[in-house]
Amino acid sequence: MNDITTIAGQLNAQGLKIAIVASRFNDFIVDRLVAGAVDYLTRHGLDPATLTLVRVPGAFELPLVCRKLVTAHRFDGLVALGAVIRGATPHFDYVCAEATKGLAHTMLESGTPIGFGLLTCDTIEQAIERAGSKAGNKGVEAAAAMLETVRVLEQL
Ligand code: INI
Repeated sequence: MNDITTIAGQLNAQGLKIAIVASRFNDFIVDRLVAGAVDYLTRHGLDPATLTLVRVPGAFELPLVCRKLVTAHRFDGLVALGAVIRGATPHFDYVCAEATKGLAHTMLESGTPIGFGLLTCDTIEQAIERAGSKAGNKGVEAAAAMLETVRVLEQL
């Protein structure tokens, strides 16, 4: 491993301008994801003055608002946070598919990393497990992935 060129991102958020985009739907879960992402980023050197939190109605609106933020406001990275929980109809599948596709498309189109912190769960229990209990906090993971990707892109 010593003789290969390795490019890896440092987990240092100093000097970055970051936005968290979070849905209001299922806010009792999403607020835990937001808290995790904010805690992670500020503990990794982000100045809170350069961190913006944008609220959107639901997961379906995440891609559009992320797109506007990266085109109009030149953020270094975004963290998209939400929670879609399966109900009695196929609505869940449409919201998950469009939010996921839209975020991936926005990231590729803009070249700006977007941490994907959208929970897609069959039950409320699964969502609680991923919002700061036994399966960790997916808001933290999304923030960490975004930060690492920002720092990798800078070197390419
Ligand atoms: N939005 C969510 O973020 N989570 C959900 O679980 C959800 N369900 O189940 O309906 C949801 N729906 C709203 C959707 O994201 C849009 O906000 C709405 O359809 C208006 O465009």
